[in-house]
Amino acid sequence: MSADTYQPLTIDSLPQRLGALPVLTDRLGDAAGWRAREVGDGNLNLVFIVEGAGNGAVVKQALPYVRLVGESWPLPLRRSFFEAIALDRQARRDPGAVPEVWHFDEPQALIVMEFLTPHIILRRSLIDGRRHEGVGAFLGRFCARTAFRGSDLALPAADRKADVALFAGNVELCDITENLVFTDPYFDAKLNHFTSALAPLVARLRADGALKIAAQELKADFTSCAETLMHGDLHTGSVMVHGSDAKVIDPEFAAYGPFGFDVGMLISNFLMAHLSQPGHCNDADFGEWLLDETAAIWTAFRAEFTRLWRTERRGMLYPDALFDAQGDELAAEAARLRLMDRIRSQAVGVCGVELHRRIVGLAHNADFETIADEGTRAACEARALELGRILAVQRGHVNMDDVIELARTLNGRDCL
Ligand code: SR1
Ligand code: MG
Repeated sequence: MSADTYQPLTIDSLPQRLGALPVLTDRLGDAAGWRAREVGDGNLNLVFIVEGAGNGAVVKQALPYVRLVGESWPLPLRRSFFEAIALDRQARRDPGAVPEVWHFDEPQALIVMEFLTPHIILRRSLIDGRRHEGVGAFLGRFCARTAFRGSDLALPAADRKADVALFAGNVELCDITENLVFTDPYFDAKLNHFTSALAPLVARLRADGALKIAAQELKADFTSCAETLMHGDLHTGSVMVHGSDAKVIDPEFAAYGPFGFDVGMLISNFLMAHLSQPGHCNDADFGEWLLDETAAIWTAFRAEFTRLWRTERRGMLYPDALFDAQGDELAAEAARLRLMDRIRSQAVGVCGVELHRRIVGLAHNADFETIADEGTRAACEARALELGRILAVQRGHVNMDDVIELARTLNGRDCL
């Protein structure tokens, strides 16, 4: 496909428009034998699965607007460029953790990539009560490797500065996060919606000065603390799983931001899986398994970040010359512990506001949305709102064991 004028694909036009791409014909055979279906269920893009000759590929194409809302909310196609570049960075920083990209067409805003099959979206699988052993540790390592290896702890300063400048162009996607995650839940924003029984709790959130300050402090970190290349939207809908195999997808929100953002958002979404359990299979053992995996995210993150700190710290931050080379290993350890504390505090705070925005903001999570009984849904969501408030406001004083214990305790409580 060489046309420079953007046009969205359809299942009928796809074989003809992509049928000359060797990356596809080599794998799927002649386009005449392809079958295409559109499977996009996210908030933004078209996603096609194309199959032929026993093989498949995924074709993801950006739409020039927010699919969830419609054409009234335009969104630049160049997010597809940032996604393709981020996938490349992530593949180098954590090999095997993301799908292989086979082709990127910038004018058409489309990425052709590996078809993960029979993988499904992790969120869907957790709602159905399936266990994926080791998924928490895998994701914790992914967050640590991408965070560490994308930062001044590891990269040559000039490379990182060039990358910061490049990703600074992902303005509109950052704007979505700045509004939807850190701001809109705390006032009567136009597109907010929530289960009606939550109205008194929502009023309380909006009147909570300490919470609003916390959310804005976290937002300031998000916008101004360009520590590493974040995935930017790492929730359980951005992970595909089959058994114990997992891959991270969809980094179109990639931007430079704080070390703790991805890991905090991820932990939040695992906690939502746990807190929505009473509306699904409601199996206490499965609920505990979810908490174990949540804890494993942080344990693996901390262990892997520590390993990289000790073995790959070749960037301009905390240089060896100041510490180990002078025999001052103790100071290096102290520095690492202080940094881990700061990352933990960021992550706990992001976890808190993410809990809120998925319940009272625009973009809700299927974990709660698929609970048909409104009373049960409201009871689950109320617990998540309460947890979110504690985490955001007290983020500096809460460790990850506390987070898990708070979630477990709240899950048996009436917060409505
Ligand atoms: C308008 S986009 C809404 C949400 O969908 C994406 O997955 C991000 O989470 C974003 O905040
Ligand atoms: Mg997405």
